[in-house]
Amino acid sequence: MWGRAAWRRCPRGLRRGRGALLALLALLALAGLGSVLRTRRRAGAAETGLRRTPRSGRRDPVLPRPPVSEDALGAHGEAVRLELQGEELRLQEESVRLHQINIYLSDRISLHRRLPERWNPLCKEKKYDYDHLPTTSVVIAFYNEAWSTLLRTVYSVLETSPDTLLEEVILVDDYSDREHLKERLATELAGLPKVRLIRASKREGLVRARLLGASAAKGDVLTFLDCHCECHEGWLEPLLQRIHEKESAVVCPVIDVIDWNTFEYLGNPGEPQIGGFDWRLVFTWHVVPKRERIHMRSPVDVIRSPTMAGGLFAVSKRYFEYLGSYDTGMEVWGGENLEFSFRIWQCGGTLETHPCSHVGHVFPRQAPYSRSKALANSVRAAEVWMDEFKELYYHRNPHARLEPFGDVTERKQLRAKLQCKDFKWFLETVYPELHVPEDRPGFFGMLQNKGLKDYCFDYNPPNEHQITGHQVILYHCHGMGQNQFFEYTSQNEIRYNTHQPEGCVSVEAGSDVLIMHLCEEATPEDQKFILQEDGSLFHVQSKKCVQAERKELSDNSVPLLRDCTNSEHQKWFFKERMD
Ligand code: UD2
Ligand code: MN
Repeated sequence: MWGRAAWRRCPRGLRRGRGALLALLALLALAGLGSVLRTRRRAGAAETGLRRTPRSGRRDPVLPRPPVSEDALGAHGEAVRLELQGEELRLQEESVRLHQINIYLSDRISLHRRLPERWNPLCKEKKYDYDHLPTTSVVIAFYNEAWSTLLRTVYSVLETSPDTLLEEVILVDDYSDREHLKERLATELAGLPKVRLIRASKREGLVRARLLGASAAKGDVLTFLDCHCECHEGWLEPLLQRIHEKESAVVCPVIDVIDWNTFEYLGNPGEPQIGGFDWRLVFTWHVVPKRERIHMRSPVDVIRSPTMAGGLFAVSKRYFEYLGSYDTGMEVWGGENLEFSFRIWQCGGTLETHPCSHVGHVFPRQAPYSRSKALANSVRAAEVWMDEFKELYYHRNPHARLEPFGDVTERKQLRAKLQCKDFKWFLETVYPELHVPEDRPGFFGMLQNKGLKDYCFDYNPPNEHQITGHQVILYHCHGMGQNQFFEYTSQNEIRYNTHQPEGCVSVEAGSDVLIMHLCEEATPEDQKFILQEDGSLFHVQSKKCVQAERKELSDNSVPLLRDCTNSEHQKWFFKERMD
């Protein structure tokens, strides 16, 4: 593969003359020493007597999992709902308010529970090359995390990771201010093998916090986890095996949902989903496309994914450094996952999900801390990696264009140095499923009415994952993109393409209201509108025109199909932004 060869061909500073040569020799010597040390340690671990340790010994976890009584709360990942009243109920509600996770319940569930097996049965037949797999440092950054979710993460890593493969667990405290994370945490962790605690001296945000951990890591592979996870039996081997086979592969486990309120484990044995994004640069999940299924050699082969959710992945430490680790100009939360995904692909690596590696993650009810920096982070990703396609993003988030995003010169230099491919290549090769909007000048933005001044097409999807089914309304034009962003395509569709999958305005037979349906490959008649020179919007199937009408006793107005007249209420025009 191009990327692999390229990054192998030019190890750090090889062409920088004698000094570099010496440095290289020193590096090789160090690497050699590293591998000797590793072999020794492994041999040491295996020497438990005169006879060789049976192979299964290699799989022994760092810590055995203590027995959990059958009737313990949520012992097997089932949903728990406590019947509470009075003070107890108040405490539970308070914990949810504080963490956006039901920590009152989490505190009552074992830190060592056994999750149900939900992986493909074929995973059990996989053989791993225990003698040759790289070791890993698990890096977990945390900010003000609750005690039980954090500790459960740590125990689950120690109780599911083979001792021979786990170098260490590095916890990075991103300048938390909660009392339980101070002395008490340090004391608790001091009693655990292989666990190290690093504290940031100011709030760094997850990118720099993870990098603090990475720079202290001694393992061959960095495995990042969030601080509210639960690893499954056998989660680690598939990740390390894949990186052993292909060092430029960045590999994600399947992320199983743990319910924030009941702690039910909602793993799915079926085919995992892969990552994408929409043109607001919001991460999205997708079913595996047919082209990828054909590429896979079996249902338990790795699945290539255009993007990653961000929190859970393994990467060779060497390759991570070669790729430029993370963009340290990113603050707090957000955007780094897409930035890293684009970078991996464009600079010659691959991003994959391994269906046999499962890790549970508690998705909180809503964000537990401010994420206002996410926008600037996304802009940095767009500026460095998306070339002219960043305009499609700005059209849909006009305010992003105004966001101060700092200096990205170094990141652009990195891109040049690594000779990374362009975004067009990424879209065509890695993510061909994503519809690339045309955004023809004068045909995208707010769709405004002439008669009902200041009223624009507006669509509020039922939820982030399902955009179809609701009626299109008219609302005061706000110029913020998002729900008022529409694109009129050369296929005569009015596309609502801020979200994925994309919606197209349509009209059901015999009806006069405009409703959102999924767009189709070839535009069906009911989704065809002709925007004429005079501004009238003609619906081809019904032969009627779209008219703005005020709704009685409501702030809303609606677009409806009516016989065509010359009324100003039937005249429409696109506007990119407010004056
Ligand atoms: C998802 C990712 C998360 C990250 C984020 C985008 C998963 C399961 N989670 O959101 O890892 O990629 O998208 O940025 O894919 N943290 C700090 N300092 C901070 C903020 C967060 O250390 O200033 C820690 C936090 O305690 C946690 C991790 O970073 O361990 C990720 O944060 P999150 O869990 O709030 O993000 P999440 O899961 O909503
Ligand atoms: Mn998380």
